[in-house]
Amino acid sequence: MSPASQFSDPLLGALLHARQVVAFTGAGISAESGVPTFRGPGSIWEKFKPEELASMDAFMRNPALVWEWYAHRKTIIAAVQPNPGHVALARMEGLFPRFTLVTQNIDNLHRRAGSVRLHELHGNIERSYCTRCGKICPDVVIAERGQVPLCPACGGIVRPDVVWFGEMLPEDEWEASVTAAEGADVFLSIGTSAVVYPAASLPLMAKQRGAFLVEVNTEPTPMTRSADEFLCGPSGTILPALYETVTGRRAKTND
Ligand code: BJW
Repeated sequence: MSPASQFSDPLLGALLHARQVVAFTGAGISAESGVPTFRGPGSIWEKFKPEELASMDAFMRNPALVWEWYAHRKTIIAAVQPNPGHVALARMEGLFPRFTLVTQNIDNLHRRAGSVRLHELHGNIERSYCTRCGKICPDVVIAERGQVPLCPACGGIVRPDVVWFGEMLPEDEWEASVTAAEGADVFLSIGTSAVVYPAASLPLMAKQRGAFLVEVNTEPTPMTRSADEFLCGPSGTILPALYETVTGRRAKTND
């Protein structure tokens, strides 16, 4: 099958006429870079229960264990590269009058791929802050197992700048994402299981306001039945093909 033939006319029509496009990503987009997803086979949660690690209660109970988990993930993320899916999304910024990328990922791979109009809903693993005085501690290194980083200013316990269960999302990032979703002509939901709220409500907000809703995933999710188009397969293959197809159609129209 040629790349163009896997995309329906309604999808290509919607993209060719779209003024505002939103892409919303989850852990699946980074899977092909070698970053484990959260749920399903080979995931992080297979080995650890989320409530044991991704909550403030868990951190207060055992900060060394939670830091060990983040240190392990920092090592993985530092060693991997953005994949063609990340790169295709970065290129899409130049393809539409307004293109906004909203990610649940904390791995910084979108920025490394060149995305600029980016909202990070669940924080960024490269930043940390003091739980006592709030000071940002940019370059925390866990040199040995069991170590808990302390704030250089006040001696308080430092934590990763990520959003755990029961915590609010960063207000400015969330509000900008809702505004983008509500104004989207096309909304692409990519590599997310769509089970963690409030982020998972964005695709449906967009659809309710009239967006053409596209899902890219290797398997169906609770969102699939609401999607106008389900593109089943790896995002590292589908997104570059979609970018090339839209670019090619645009060039033909301008001939
Ligand atoms: C591919 C692929 C390839 C693979 N190509 N695809 C009941 C109802 C509604 C809400 C709640 C509820 N009970 C509790 C809540 C609230 C809770 C929640 O949603 N829980 C649900 C689990 C039920 N939410 C919260 O607590 C949020 N805050 C909040 O609600 O604040 C208000 C509040 C305040 C006070 C009290 C109560 C409420 C915060 C949520 C924070 C989530 N944090 C995490 C950790 C971040 C830090 C870290 O990374 O360590 O965020 S959890 C984890 O899940 C992470 C992810 O961003 C998030 C979503 O996961 P994602 O990205 O979808 O990954 P996966 O693994 O689930 O899916 C990967 C997908 O990719 C799969 O579908 C694959 O098929 C696919 N795939 N390879 C394409 N190559």
